Amino acid sequence: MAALDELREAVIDGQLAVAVEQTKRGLEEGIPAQTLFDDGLMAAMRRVGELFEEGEVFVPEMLVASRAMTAALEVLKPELVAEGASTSGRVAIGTVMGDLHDIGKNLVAMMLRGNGFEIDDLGTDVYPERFVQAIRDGAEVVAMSALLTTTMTNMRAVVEAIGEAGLREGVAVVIGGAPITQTFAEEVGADGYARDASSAVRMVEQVLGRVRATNGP
Ligand code: B1M
Repeated sequence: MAALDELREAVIDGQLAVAVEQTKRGLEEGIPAQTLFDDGLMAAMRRVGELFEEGEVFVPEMLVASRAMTAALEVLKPELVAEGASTSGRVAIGTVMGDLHDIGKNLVAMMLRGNGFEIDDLGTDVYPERFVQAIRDGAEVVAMSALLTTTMTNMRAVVEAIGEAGLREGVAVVIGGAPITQTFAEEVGADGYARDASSAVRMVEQVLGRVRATNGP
């Protein structure tokens, strides 16, 4: 079986060692890292999500699949991220209150770090006050992730808390995650929405310009 098919199956089955092995094999065979990510890892997680909806797999299986994906992602990391040298801004990133999904958030953090940003990773289940504190600690951009339709609404609470603290003008807020859309970003008062990790880097670069213009030198 081809490396890409084996990789997908290994992630779906939660076989961490096989997923790592097939990722390495794919790279050795010249499959681009982005293809291994998109058509291997992401495709596998989409399938796991479908199987979960169909009642074919349960939370423990989703968890082992996510561990296999994370391990395979480590192999792809140097290929996906061209390490940048200088610090180009400080970003606080976290998955919102009530939400424990962190693979997408970690990926966005990894890409930002690789592009020279200083990252304050707040983790998962992050309460609004914690995002506010991160701005007081020097974050110029707040990046939020949500994977659940029940938790995405907590992004609004973060934007409001930042406003109530009188910090909204000096910070940019960008959001993402599977259920998020541009329309939703506008509804909650975020400055931008990014659909994946690469566009998150471009989005952060873009909004930083506005923050710097507001905050001055
Ligand atoms: Co969960 N889960 N899960 N889960 N889980 C989903 C999200 C779900 C869609 C599955 C399904 O039913 N099809 C569903 C949500 C349904 C809904 O809300 N409508 C769901 C559910 C229901 C649940 C539980 C409620 C299940 C239960 O307990 N009954 C529970 C909730 C726990 C909680 O958070 N409170 C739960 C738990 C879990 C696990 C813990 C088992 C595990 C997460 C492990 C972990 O993250 N460490 C898990 C997993 C693995 C998934 C699926 C299968 C995969 C998610 C993933 O990692 N994708 C997921 C189904 C799916 O998404 N297809 C599902 C890969 C990741 C790289 O993609 O996170 O989308 P993603 O990130 C992308 C973009 O979205 C974007 O960039 C990334 C790269 O392209 N992005 C950003 C993400 N964040 C960004 C931030 C930005 C910018 C871009 O900032 C600027």
